[in-house]
Amino acid sequence: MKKMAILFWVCCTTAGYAQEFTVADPAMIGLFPQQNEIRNTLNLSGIWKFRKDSLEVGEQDKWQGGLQDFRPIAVPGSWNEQFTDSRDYLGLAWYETETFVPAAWRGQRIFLRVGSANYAAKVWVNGQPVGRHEGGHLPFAFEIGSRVQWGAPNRITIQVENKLSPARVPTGNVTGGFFSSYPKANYDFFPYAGLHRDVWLYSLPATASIRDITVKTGFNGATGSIELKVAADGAVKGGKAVISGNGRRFESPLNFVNNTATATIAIPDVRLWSPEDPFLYQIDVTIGDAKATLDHYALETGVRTVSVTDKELLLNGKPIFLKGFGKHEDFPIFGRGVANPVIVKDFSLMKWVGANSFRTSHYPYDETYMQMADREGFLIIDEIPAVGLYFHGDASELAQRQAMCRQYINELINRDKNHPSVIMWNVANEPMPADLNINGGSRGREASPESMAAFRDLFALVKEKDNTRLATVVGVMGGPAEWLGLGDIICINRYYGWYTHTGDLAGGVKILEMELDGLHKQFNKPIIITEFGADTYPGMHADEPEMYSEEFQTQFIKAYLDVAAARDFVAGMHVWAFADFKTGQGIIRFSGMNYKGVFTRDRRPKAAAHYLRSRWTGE
Ligand code: BDP
Repeated sequence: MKKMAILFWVCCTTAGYAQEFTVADPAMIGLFPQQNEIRNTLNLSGIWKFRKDSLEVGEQDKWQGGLQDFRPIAVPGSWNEQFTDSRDYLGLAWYETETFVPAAWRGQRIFLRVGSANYAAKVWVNGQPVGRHEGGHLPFAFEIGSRVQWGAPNRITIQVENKLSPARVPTGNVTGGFFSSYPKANYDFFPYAGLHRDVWLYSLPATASIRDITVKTGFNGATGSIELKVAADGAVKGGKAVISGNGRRFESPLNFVNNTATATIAIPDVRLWSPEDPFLYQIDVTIGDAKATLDHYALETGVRTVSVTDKELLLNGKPIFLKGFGKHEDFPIFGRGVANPVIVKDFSLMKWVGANSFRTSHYPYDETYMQMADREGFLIIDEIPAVGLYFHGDASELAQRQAMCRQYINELINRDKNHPSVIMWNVANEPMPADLNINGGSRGREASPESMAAFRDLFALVKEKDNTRLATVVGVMGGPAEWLGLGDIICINRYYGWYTHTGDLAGGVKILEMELDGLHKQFNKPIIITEFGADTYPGMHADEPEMYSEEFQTQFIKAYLDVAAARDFVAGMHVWAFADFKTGQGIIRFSGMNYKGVFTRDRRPKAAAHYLRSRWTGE
């Protein structure tokens, strides 16, 4: 009897407790917070209070009521880099800050938006539970108006947890994983933890507001078209969309039915967006009528199309070859925390070297990257954090990973759908078959039915959400070819001459040629090599190219580029990696670093960067 009563109490309290934290709604992250004549924003970045909770007692001891024994921490930033005792700490930790909500926001709807909390987060405002979110690298937002105190400081508490687990995406603590390192991430980059991006407060008008805008663009001859879908909250009947740019202005009314309005606007003599001319039109969406504007949101868009033939990637109907890199969000001391000067520097170095594209390996990047790419004319392969994915083993973990991948796709496309720079969605980097044998090449290896079903499901979701861009999966050396065939374009990472045919570049090149020709024959789709490269210790030289020397890296890159140049179905080459980056500790990662960057971690060029510049720019 007593046992029953206890069980009843536990169930009730667990259920009641779970209800208090709203699960973040991916529909709320479509529009980045914006300051204008109606909307307000307040960036809460700065020095916050921080405390580790290795015994996991914080919640029960009510740390949400005010953090004691804290130390200062910078937000954004990874906690692993800011102290002398926390590099490998991956458990629970608490963040707290205080802010007044500006008096002028009274009467408006108030939201809190966290740019990225790696990996799981719970949020309280003034000690009251607000919401929770799982998954790093993507934003989440909660409406917090009912918790706000006016004319007094408001305490914002965020609990972040970053345990490595096989049920999560990306996976960790996997037995027998390929990248065995410490901490035990199942991938080749450091599992940085914490609040990695800005935390914002923002306000929306209470009567009616714009919830989301979806832009699709196209053209026919000299006439462009911008198709808009606007979703609104509250009592809204009408509004308008104004498109301006290139000295022209186009306007269309918006008529809302069930809080949704659509419009297609023609742009005569359209100026198309491309890397050579990344021209952006401004779209101003307003709701209300002639007497009163209820809400306003402005965004930039480029008119362009993306498609493929059996051999080529087409931008605006014309072949384009991707030259660029796989990157990381990684810098000393910042860890994975967003660092605007590094973003600006990276774009200037990518331009200097003659690149026109990059992949957001191995997770979505901060929104600033996406805005910069729109403005600077870079093409992006936008990737969810599905690295190290596998389909064998525990079925319930597999189901959890699949659900997480679906959530990431939902969130990523909601967040990035309006960026002209994004040309492709990538649903996974190097998923691993149970029987990976990197020496075997990819042909002939069979994909399990579970894995095929999982990928079909992810590709269907991508297409349902966005049929204007390409979808792909980036394949591992030795992985099954069938996975690759599911995408619109084949993307593969190859390291013949490094991980196989070690040191024997000529031997590696031969198998690369054979595999490329075979893959194209099998699928009749263009191929991008999304990774190829060699670890290189800066300042290491050899007269005859030898592994780890700058000469070897240059030769390696040159050999791969030559193979690609001889094949009209290769549509792009992304060197791995843009810059050296931090990994866990392991026997193939000297000093916990991957040295395949053509720039050092602090962005100094190795010889390969100069080589790429001369090859890609002709200078
Ligand atoms: C691939 C991964 C990438 C690694 C790279 C390497 O996609 O994350 O950093 O190879 O080994 O396996 O350098």
